[in-house]
Amino acid sequence: DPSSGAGRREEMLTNMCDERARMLQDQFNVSMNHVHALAILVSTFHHGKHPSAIDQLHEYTESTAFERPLTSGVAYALKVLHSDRMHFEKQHGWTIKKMETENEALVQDCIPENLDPAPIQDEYAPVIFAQETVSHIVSIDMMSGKEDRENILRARASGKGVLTSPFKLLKSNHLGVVLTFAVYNTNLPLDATPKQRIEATVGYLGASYDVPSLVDKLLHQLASKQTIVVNVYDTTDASAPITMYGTDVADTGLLHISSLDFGDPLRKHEMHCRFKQRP
Ligand code: WA2
Repeated sequence: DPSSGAGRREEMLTNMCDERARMLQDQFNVSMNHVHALAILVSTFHHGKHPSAIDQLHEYTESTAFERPLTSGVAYALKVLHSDRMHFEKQHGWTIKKMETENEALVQDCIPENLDPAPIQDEYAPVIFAQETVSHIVSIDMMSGKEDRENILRARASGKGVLTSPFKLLKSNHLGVVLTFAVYNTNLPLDATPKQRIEATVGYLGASYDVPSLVDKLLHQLASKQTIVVNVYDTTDASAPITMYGTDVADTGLLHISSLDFGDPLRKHEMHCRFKQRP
């Protein structure tokens, strides 16, 4: 009965949860559209034709960072075939680094001297440009990290923005996700085949999201932080949800689940809200 005390309480929880879920989804969608626009920009001023485009990208991404409120930073990785590796490394004055080493701690610190050169592969995705906030990933082969690699393969074959599952980002103690768009050397028709897309790929524009600190920032903008507890989950595998935000909370009875759409149909997300106290 919505007019009873319990009914009003339930309605209040529903409204607060849906409002927060919608805000998070909208802000995510805005920054995703903006990263997509950056990928189109890089395709348009393709560095093959305009070598200065990458320098200008640096300036442009820094001055438009406010347009991507939930991102930690954006970066651009190039598609480099093994046959071009030596030329690429000579040209840039550094070797392509591997993301994983024997020593996890050193990888997390992400000091380039501690990283091993990438072992021989058919192809690589070294980061050639990154915003200041994620500059530690420059020179690292993004195809040498499981989540980043899966994203790159899926992004370039589909032409869509794709998201990783939550994983521990480099140099961060939090779980985050990476969004990737492929950059193509030509204007592909909407019905281009995966094979055509892979062949036309020149690079990968990605944005990383440090989910806990970004959701915190968002929730702080709203009152009633003292009233409800919010959790965000990746529920892609319904039998094994991954916590992206929040800690396990005591069962205070009422629970409301709001759906979240982050724009990648392969990933499912939910926001769970509870009152902090029983009535
Ligand atoms: N960006 C920031 N921190 C990370 C990370 C990443 N990937 N991977 C692990 N920690 C350049 O999809 C291409 C960004 C990957 C893009």
